[in-house]
Amino acid sequence: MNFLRRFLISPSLPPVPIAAALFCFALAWAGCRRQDNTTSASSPAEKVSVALKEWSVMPDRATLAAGGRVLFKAKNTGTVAHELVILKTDRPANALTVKEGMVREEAAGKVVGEVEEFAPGLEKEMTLDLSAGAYVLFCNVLEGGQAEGHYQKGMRAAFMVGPVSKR
Ligand SMILES: [Cu+2]
Repeated sequence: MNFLRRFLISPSLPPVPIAAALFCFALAWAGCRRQDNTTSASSPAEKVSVALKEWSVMPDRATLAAGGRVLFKAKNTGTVAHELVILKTDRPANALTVKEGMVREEAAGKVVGEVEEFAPGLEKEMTLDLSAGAYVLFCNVLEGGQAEGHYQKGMRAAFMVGPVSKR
């Protein structure tokens, strides 16, 4: 709103049309806000906490009733760095394409969100707009010198988002 305030106090601009325009703008803005509040379109409707450790990915819920904005809270409860990749795919969680210890993300489905590798004890948040469908949550970290990555060791979980309610 800073730019509005600058307009209001600017002496070089004709005050009446500006004020009228601002009034209209304010009305429209208030209208939008009210709409948002009733439909909850602008804030995450759902929260999903995901615990990451050796060797599991454990969301506190495996399904959502409908698509929409979802707040993911990823917590590293393990002892090494992990990440959280959210992949939209129809494949089972344990059947993603793997090459040289890592999931080939682009071959396995569509990545819709990712919390990059983070340290044990930390918690990271990410808000996504999820459409209905099947997802796999996994960790795609491959530690140096290892033949198998965290995904292959078990860091994966299926996640399902139900049909979007009719509009
Ligand atoms: Cu991991």
